[in-house]
Amino acid sequence: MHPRFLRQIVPVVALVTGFATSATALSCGNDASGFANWKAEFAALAQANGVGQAGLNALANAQYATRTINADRNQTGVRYALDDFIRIRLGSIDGFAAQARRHLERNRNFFDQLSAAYGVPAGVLLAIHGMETGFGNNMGSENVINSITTMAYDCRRTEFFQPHALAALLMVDHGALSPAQLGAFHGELGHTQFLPGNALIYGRDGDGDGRVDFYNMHDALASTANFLRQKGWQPGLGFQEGEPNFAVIGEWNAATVYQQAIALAGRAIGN
Ligand SMILES: [Ca+2]
Repeated sequence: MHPRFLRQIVPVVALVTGFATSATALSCGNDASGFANWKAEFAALAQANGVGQAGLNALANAQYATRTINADRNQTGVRYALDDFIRIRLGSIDGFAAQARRHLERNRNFFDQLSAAYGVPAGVLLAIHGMETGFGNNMGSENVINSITTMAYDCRRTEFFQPHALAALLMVDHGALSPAQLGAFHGELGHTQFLPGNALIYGRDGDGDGRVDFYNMHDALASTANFLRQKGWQPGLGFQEGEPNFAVIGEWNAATVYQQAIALAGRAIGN
């Protein structure tokens, strides 16, 4: 394994995973009115979990993210059949795969290195990259800190998002996330849309510049490969439905049609 892929942002896995229980005592709210009070409560908890001044400043400056809440409330929960999902998200498997192969050929050495280090085929990584952000063309336009703290404050999924908000503040502290960074509606970061808690744990420096930046394609894809490997990817084994690595795609996204589309696109893209 190439040593640069071994570097982690900061070893705070225990902090993040140990955080959830203590978070349940915090207040929550369904509109902007309680956000300032909540930020003060959350600052104390963040401090107790090792967040330093830069992260605390980012929290203090966070604004209630109305667009994020509107997007969250408007999620339809529609269940698509696989064919419809592929048509809506990818256009077609063949067209999507052809586009992905152009990215693959432009970065052949990099994908070979990732495959050697993590055992995850290029096709799977590119399928995720294309599915999540159109190969980095659409990484979102909402302030990450505003979004993730608002979701942590919002009563609907506060326990799920509070560890991610804490992780985002820790990333600010460690220079891995700018307080001004833009991302998707729920605080997802960069090329493959890592939530901050996962970014903190699975982040890797893929381009060897000494820092982990999810807005750098090499770092984001090395981190994605690392995530899949840590979740049980078995090098050299299949990833279609019924094969050993298909379940690992489910660790990335819980939706069956997503997993099926990634498997089919990954195979069509090839290595
Ligand atoms: Ca880097």
